[in-house]
Order: sequence, then C-alpha cells, then structure tokens
Amino acid sequence: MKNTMKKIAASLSAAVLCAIPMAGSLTANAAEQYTTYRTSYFIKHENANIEETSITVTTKKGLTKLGRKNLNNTGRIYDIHGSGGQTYDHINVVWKRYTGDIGTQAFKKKGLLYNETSKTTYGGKFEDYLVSNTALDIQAKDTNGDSAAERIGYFAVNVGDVTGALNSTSFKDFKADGITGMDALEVQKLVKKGVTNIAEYSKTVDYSSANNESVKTLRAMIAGDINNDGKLTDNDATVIMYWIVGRVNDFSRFNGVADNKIVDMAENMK
Ligand SMILES: [Ca+2]
Ligand SMILES: [Ca+2]
Repeated sequence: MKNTMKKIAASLSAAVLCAIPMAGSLTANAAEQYTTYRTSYFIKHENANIEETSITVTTKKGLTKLGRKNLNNTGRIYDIHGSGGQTYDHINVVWKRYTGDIGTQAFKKKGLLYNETSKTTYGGKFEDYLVSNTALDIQAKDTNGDSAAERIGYFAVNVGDVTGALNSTSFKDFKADGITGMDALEVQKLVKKGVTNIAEYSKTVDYSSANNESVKTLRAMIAGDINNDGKLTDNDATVIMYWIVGRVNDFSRFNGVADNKIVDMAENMK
C-alpha cells in the first residue's frame, strides 16, 4: 500500500514538474478558468414516502446553467419551467416517482434524486450565486399529499476539488481549496477502495449531518466524477492532472462524455 502511494505521489510530482515550463501561460490564462458546480438533491432517509419534489432556484447572472441528470431509477424529472430578468434566472424543476411497482420502491429508498451542473468564470461556491438565503426553495409531497420538504436536502460541490469536499462540514458551505495533485490522489484512493458507484453509495449515506464521513465521501465522489457518468475511475483522476498542468480549464466540457473518451479529450485540448 505504502509503495503504491509512493509511486502515485512520484508520478504526480513528475507530471507537475513537466508543467513548470508552462507556468507562464498558466498564469496568463488563469482568468479564463471555469469553476463547475454540481448541485445534488437527495432523499434524506428510508421510508420518506416521497411522491414528488418541486425545487425552485433563483440565481444571479454570471452562473451558466448546463442542465441536469436524473440519478434515481424510481422516478424522473417531470417538468422544468424557467423565467428570468435582467439580474436573475429562476428555474423550477419537478421530480416525480414513477407510478406502479417501480415507483413503490421509492417509498423505501434514500439517496440522490438528480444533479444540476452550472459553471462560472467568477469563482467562489454555488451559494454565492443565489439571490438570497431563501432563493433555493425545496417543496416536496409524500404519498399522503402531506408536505415533506424537510425530508429532501441538497449540497453543491466544486467539480475537481475532492479535498474541498472532504473538508466540508456544512451542506451549504463548500470549503473550496483549489485543484491540486491531492485531488487526483483522493480519487485514486477511492477507486482503489472500490468506492466508485455514486448512485449506489448514495443509498447507504447517513444524511443526518454534513459532518458524517459518509456524506463527505459522497461529496468527494461527486467532486471527483469529472464527466458526471456516476462512476469514479482513474480516468477522472487523470483529467484532474490535466487541469493541474494547465491543459484543461473547464471541467464542464467533460459532462456526459464517456469514461473511455475523457483522457483523450483532455490530451487534445488547446
Ligand atoms: Ca482541492
Ligand atoms: Ca467518471
């Protein structure tokens, strides 16, 4: 184990050393770097009996929305409404469980419902772009038609910043600490441990506190899943390394690209 870690550390520092001649261009391009956010919504506990969620988010201009991905096979994103003004964007998303036998499974399962991807060149964390403290409004109904909003939660991560995810102790306060070789290393560690399937892992998480190790691990997995395919792989770690050497400046471009394509894509950027 120790030797493997040493080997990984050695290969990482070799990659970083190779990047030194590029340091000048890295600084010059720093303003063009995008921060990508993955905002994930989840059912907090078993037997939550969630029938439907309706989540509205009002964000300031400067945040570019790139769409959303369903992560729960017991229901789907049903309806999306948008509106906006000169200074804000307002989006409402409705998720509904499937009717019939498949849907009944939703009664018993906690875990991720869907995620949303957005990006900006201004940096910071996702909450910096909400127009107010109440601008992310979660409504939910259970199968009896009663309000179940408190059974739904969300957190956002800065994609690529895996250590930031591990250090975050609040659902609404992502502790960004930049993208470095440590982030690639943490992805490799999780892959080595076999902690790679995000949707499956999300069903085992204790969501009662953002401080729980299982929440931190889930956030780290999501931050490390550069292409948002739901699987953490060594290729995700490699793409993070391409960011460090300055070849990649926008992780959102990998969103939806197949795992076996992302390294080639990173290699050919710029
Ligand atoms: Ca980091
Ligand atoms: Ca992935």
